Amino acid sequence: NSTNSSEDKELFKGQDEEQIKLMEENCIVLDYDDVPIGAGTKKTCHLMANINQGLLHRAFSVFLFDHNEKLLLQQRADEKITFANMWTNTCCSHPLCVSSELGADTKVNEELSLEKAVHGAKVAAQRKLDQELGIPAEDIPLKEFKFLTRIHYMSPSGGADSKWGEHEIDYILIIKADPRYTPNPNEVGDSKYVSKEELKEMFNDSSLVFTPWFKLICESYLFKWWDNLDNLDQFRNETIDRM
Ligand code: DMA
Ligand code: MN
Repeated sequence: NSTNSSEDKELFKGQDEEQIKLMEENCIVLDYDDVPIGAGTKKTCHLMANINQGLLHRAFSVFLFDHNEKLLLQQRADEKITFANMWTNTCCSHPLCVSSELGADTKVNEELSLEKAVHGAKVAAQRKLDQELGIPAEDIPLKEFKFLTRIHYMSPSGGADSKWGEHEIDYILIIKADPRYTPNPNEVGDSKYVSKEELKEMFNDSSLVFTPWFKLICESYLFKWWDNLDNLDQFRNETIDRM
């Protein structure tokens, strides 16, 4: 699975070196019930050839709201191998297959595997909010993240004939904060805080493209959550939403 084989040369032709390197990260491979069954590289987990065989991995999606209840959006960088240039929620990525991000080393609610997995997803979210948006961990303490639900979905990246795609159980994390931030241009092309009305205007602008998971979450959940940012506990769901 080295990224230097001739097969990989073809697969990653024209792609960004930094993003190619990140394809070696180890994601958490899951069974249908979100139980970790092994590690798989980011490359392996995102090839439609494997996804079509049922390969599923763990992910998280952060929605960060400021004191005015505006949502921080990002436009994925042109360098991204999957879903490049699309507008999406604050930050998405994958907990890595290491004990801290599996939640295996957490002492809270030792008997509940969901609690552990949620903790691992928060650790991963803090890591990626720094790497993608330059948000210091101290501005987004782990205890400020609220876990709402898990969404199981599948989507090719750019058309049905795409080599790449997603097939994830996605942990939804919401945080209210006003962090310092400095986007990393290799990850983020543009970013902005939007109100509900401003987001709806963006949806009406046909020149803007949105990630499939962000659209799905907007259609089914986001505005309900947004109307209740101080009362999110009612949305906490222990079952997996299959989309
Ligand atoms: C993957 O996000 C996660 C979801 C929920 C789609 P991503 O492609 O932004 O991951 P990364 O930032 O690690 O490339
Ligand atoms: Mn993924």
